[in-house]
Amino acid sequence: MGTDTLSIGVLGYGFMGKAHANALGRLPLFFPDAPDVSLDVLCGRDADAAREAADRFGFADVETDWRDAIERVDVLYNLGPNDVHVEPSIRALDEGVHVLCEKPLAPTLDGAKRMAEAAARSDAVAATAFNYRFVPAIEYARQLIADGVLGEIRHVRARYLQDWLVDPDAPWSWRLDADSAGAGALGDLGAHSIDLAQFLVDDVTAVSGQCTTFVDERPDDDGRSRSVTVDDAFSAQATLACGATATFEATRCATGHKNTNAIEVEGTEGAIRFDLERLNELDVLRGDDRGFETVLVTDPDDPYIEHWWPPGHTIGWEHTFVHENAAFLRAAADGDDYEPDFGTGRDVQRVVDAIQRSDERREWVSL
Ligand code: SOE
Repeated sequence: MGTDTLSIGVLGYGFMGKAHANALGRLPLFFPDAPDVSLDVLCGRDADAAREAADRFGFADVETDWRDAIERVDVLYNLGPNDVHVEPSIRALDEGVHVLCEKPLAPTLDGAKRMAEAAARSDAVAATAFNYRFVPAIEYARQLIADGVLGEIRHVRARYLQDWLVDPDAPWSWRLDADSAGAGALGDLGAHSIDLAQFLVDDVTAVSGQCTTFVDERPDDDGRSRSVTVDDAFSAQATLACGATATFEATRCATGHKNTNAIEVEGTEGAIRFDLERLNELDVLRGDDRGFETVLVTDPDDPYIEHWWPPGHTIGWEHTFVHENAAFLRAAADGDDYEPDFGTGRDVQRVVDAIQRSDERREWVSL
């Protein structure tokens, strides 16, 4: 479109569609310096369902073919299943359309590499949606680690635990299909943990991992039995470039855990620990032996907080998407670099791929 207002198109309108539509709606009030947006096109294969979602999310029009949607917008939010991340994102970038793509970047490393190559040859911004980087307490932890408050990092311990597949009759969905999703808990949840470890500390250099599927078949919405071809759970040990060791675990079968996204980092001088279920807080140990202090990361000078409420008036999960959208749209409008970009998404995919190979070969894999 090429005006000051960015025209937005969204591909997919499930859970993530709602999270990003909510974020876009909050921007004018809380991030007035973010670019103006016009919610123009919502794209989905089923025209009636897309129309219903467009009305709910506040989009003006619908398209059923993503190629037509791309023609009409400045920015594409690619929020569909993982197997529709690759071609539409590449086409959009080749047309000069900015892209924010949900994680994991692609079902396969090859797809992620092709997307990163398209981003490298395009002037448009290509963002991978690792929203947990935009939790104030995580950004606060990153600053502490970067400032050396924790000393030399020795350990990273990250786990992402959910329980929605404990029930063997929980319904089959695209998330359980290798062709659509690429990986299961490893790609969907582990990708967040791997990104946080690399964001907070350093790159993963080698992994030894194992993946497990507990339930091989599940009923689909029509009651037919469908094969589960991805992992229900994975764990891995890893080395990082700085010499630290890391462990990762993600599962959809951790009874009682709804959304435990936790990370702990220990260094020679101190430590931090974080759990999304208490997302306003960061536990910090600063080198003495008096134990962890719990810092409430809601002061005006804490990351992102000046945009919200007075100290102690906590924020929630959905705010991470508002922060992410503000940063992405600013980069798109100003032609600036953005992190995490498609190169970062590809690098996380490399680790996911290495863990899958390690599981198959039952041996360590170097990156
Ligand atoms: C899966 O249940 C899921 O929605 C992931 O796809 C998201 O990335 C995570 O933030 C919450 O859980």
